[in-house]
Parts: sequence; structure tokens; C-alpha cells
Amino acid sequence: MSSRFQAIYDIAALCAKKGLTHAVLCPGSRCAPLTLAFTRHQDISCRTISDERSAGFIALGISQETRQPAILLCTSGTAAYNFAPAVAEAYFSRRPLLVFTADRPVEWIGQQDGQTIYQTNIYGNHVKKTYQLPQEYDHADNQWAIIRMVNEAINVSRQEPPGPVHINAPFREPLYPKPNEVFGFSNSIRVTEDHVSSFELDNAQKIVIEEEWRTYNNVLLVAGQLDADDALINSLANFFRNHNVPIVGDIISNLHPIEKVVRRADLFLGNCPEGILKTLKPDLLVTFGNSTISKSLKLFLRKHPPATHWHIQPAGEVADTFQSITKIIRATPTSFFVFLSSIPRIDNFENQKQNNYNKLWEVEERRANRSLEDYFPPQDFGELELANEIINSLPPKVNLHLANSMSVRYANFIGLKTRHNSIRVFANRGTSGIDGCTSTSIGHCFASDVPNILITGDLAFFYDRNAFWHNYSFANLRVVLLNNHGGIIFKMIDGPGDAPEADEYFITKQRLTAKLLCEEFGITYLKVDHKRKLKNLLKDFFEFDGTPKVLELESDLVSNKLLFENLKQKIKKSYEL
Ligand SMILES: Cc1ncc(C[n+]2csc(CCOP(=O)(O)OP(=O)(O)O)c2C)c(N)n1
Repeated sequence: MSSRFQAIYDIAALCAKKGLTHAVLCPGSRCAPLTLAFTRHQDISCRTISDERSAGFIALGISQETRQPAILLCTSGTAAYNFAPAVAEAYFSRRPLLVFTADRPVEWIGQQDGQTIYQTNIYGNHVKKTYQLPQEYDHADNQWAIIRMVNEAINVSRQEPPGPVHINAPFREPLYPKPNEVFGFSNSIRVTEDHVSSFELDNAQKIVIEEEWRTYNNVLLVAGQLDADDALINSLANFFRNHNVPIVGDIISNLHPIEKVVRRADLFLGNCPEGILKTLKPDLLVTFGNSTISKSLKLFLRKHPPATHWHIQPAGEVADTFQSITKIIRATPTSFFVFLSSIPRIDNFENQKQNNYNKLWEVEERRANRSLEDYFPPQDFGELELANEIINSLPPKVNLHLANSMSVRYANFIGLKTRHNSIRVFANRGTSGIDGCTSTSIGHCFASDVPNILITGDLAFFYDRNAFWHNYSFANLRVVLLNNHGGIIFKMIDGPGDAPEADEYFITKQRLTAKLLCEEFGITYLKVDHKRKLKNLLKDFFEFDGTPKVLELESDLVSNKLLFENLKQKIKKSYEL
């Protein structure tokens, strides 16, 4: 006897045929038909995660690692709402996710039947598209509709810009197969392929761009968050052979393998005199990638807007972060820079002007580099210095994960070097939440054997402790915990730090350390208690010996703030010399 859920079971086979390999499943009964379908399909690797909020971010991490939609499934009711933070992050950071929520049949919604909420369109604007599957399967049209919708959902999730899609699936009881039922997948499941455009510039666009490009001297490139991408790195390297223009790239731009990237803009733009900022103003600003970390960069460009601003983005809504976009170029950054590389360099007066502007940025970058060199005072040890030591001791091929909020900023001040060319940087900067940073790193651990190093603050770390609450190995995870017993960001930024309510309502002081948590979850616990011991500790920490490890630095808010403020003062002073 075959199952009335055959079309539902076939969803798993369709996902596998379309190249989806990982599913994160959350417990419940209503989702049983899909749970069984995914777990019984040999090409889909399944894991069960009890906390849906963590599950969502784990799926996001898998999606970041594999660059394919990760499957996410939960039961009906509030479970579905707990996916929302990860879905929103996936939406704004443009990561593909295929989110299934099981539901009761529509006639039972709002009838106090338990575990029932309004699930259609539950993620609102934070998904690219939402689907409601049929709840009866007898008619052939319903079976066709299920396969059509899932095909379309996967295609939409992958289409540029990628993002989450939601499929709400109402199931009528009985939900489990009868003992005499034959379980299997249909032989012929229709796959609808979607051949995507390559987003190359056409000839007419090339002519206009070349003509306009030649009219600008002070050209500044700014890269937002990007995936590590060899093709883009190569196209930029070629471009810089012909064109001497500055490029600013935060640590999350993953452009660190390129020698000439300005890495310390966040340090110097916030601390240099207005007169210098004026000279750094571009005539033409070219941006690509998602968000930038640096607030100083945003303020600088908003105050000194370029006359012309091209934003390179193949498709989708464009964010006008710097309030100056004048042209959107619908191409991939790689194809855009391949084309620009082919425009010959003209050795003339104009070119000299371009070189001069480039030099201005080089001078400021070098000044910030010098300020950081030998900066750390021998008697103190704080978070910025530990971030520096960690980044400079990273093994050659790792994923570096940066939690919100000071962790990603510290790492950005330090920056990666060109020799770190096999290190990929990840951070949840779509919505900059502190809620799923650890879970996202765990998702990477599940999807590959590459070591994952997470630098995080204590609130983000303890908030997301259920990242560890499952039975799967994450031996390739290393967590650097900067425990200042509160949210130091609120001490660093102007405003909340001085208010009488600061400790309780903004910094939210907390007393936990990671020791007991590590015992509970079988994680090796290392504690930095003295700078002198750091070298040996780091040797232990970076040894991949089959257990996950946490390295904790307990330090206080005041000394960390001072360490940071003194660096800013040092940079400011360098302009007085
Ligand atoms: C889900 C969520 N809630 C609240 C915030 C606001 N917020 C931003 S940073 C921060 C404090 C983070 O503290 P911690 O993780 O210890 O990092 P630190 O500031 O010390 O670097 C908070 C509460 C947020 N970004 N995300």
C-alpha cells in the first residue's frame, strides 16, 4: 500500500535532485511527513536541533558554507516564529534558505486546537516568496502543485540576490505511516531548472561606462560585505595593474588578499582632521557588496558626498547607504572589473592626478598602521590585543567568524593581511543581531571540516548557548570569548556610557563565565589569565585534536575602553607632529 503523503515525501527527492544536501530539522509531530521524507533520503544529511532559534542560524551557517539553500523544518505553532531572526538575517545578508513550517489544516486555525498560530506569510517581508501547499493530495493537480511550488521555491531562493523562501505545509492526521505502508520516493519527479543570467555588461553599457570613467580623477572604490571569491580577487588584481585608484575594504569584504586594500579606514577616518577628510573626498565613488562595518566611513561619505556614485549589483533592491547613488550598474563586480581592466591606462596629466589621490589614501593607511605598531602597552592586556594576537596566529586555512558587536570591530581595526589569503571571513551583518553568531559558526562546522574560529563577546555567547545543545560533533570549532561581563559597545559609543542607567539597562552587566557551560557541553576550556602564558595557550587552542575549545579572556570594561581610547588618541596625535 502506498502513502497518501507520496507527493510530500517526493519533496525530499526533489530537493536532493536540485542539489540540496543539508537539512536542519526541529522536533514535533505535525512535521512528521516531511521529517521522515528528509531523514529517509540517503542524499540529504539531516540533523535535529531542539531550539528553533539556533536551528535557524545553524541552517544559515550551512548556507554560508555551501552557498546552497539549506533546508529548515519545524512543527506548527510558535516554533515557526523562532526561525524569524535567522530568516531576517538570511534575507538581508542574501543567503538562500528553504524554510518549511508544518501547519494544521486551514479549518483548524484559530479553533484552540493547540500549537496553532497564523502561519501564512509569517515572515512578512523577510522572505523572497511564501507558498501555501495544498492540504489534500488526492487530485493529480494537487500533486502537480506541490512539486511545482517546491521547484519554484528553490529557484527563487537561488536567484540573484539569493534569500530565504517559506513553504507552509498543512498536514491532516494521521501523520505517521501505517505498518503496512510502503515508504519510498517516486521514480519520475519533475525538475524545473532555472538557467540564470551571467550578469555581464552589454556593449552599449560598456561604451557609456568607458566614456564616463575617463572623466574622473578622484575615484574611490568601496567594497561592502562579500564572500571570499578568487575570480573577483583576480579581476581586481588585473584592474589595479592599469588603474591606480584606492579601494577601501572592511575585514568582511574578504578582499584582504589584495595588497593595496585600505584596511584601516575605520581607524583613521574617525580620528583625522577635517582638512584631510576634504582631500579624501572622491569625485566618483564605486561601491559593490553588501553592508560596511565602519561608521566613520559612512559619516565621511555622507558629509563629503561624491558628485557621482556607481553601485555595482547584479539584481535586487539597492541600499543607498551613503546617500549618493547616481547610477546602478546591473553586473557582477567581477565582470565589471574585468571590463574596467581592459580600458587602457592613459599616461598623461589626468593619470597623474589619479595617482596623487591614491597616494593620499596610502598615506593615511600607513599612518594608522604605524599607530598600531608597538601600540600595546606591556603592563596591560585587553580585548583588542587578544584579537590582534589571535588574528596574527590564525592557521592558514580557516573560517574566521566575527560576532556582533565589538568583536567584528576589533577584528576590523586589526585587519587581515595578504598572507591570510586562504582565510574566509563571516559575520551576520545583514541585521547585526547578537542572537545567532555561535549557531551560525556551528552550521559551518556541520557542513565542512574547515576549522572555524569565532571571536565573540559574552552577551552574544551566552545568549546563543543552545548552539551547543545537540548531539553532533563540532570539534572544528574554536571560540575566543571576550568576556567583559556586559555589552562593552555601549561603553564605547557616545551616549549610553555616561548615563546613570548605563550598567543596568544598556551594558547589562552579567556575571557568567564559560567554565560551567564548557563542562556541560564537553568543550575544552582555556582561560587567558596572563599575557605571558598566551603563546602556549594559543598553541593548545589551535591544536585540532578532536574537541571543541573555548578560550576565555575575562577583563573589565574600563581598561578595554581605555586601551581603545588611547589608540584613538595616538592616531589623533600623529596629525599634530
Ligand atoms: C538580538 C539582539 N538584541 C540586542 C542587540 C543590541 N546589541 C548590540 S551589541 C549588544 C551587546 C553585545 O554584548 P557582547 O556580546 O558582550 O559584546 P561586546 O559589546 O562586549 O563586544 C547588544 C545588546 C542586538 N544587536 N541583537
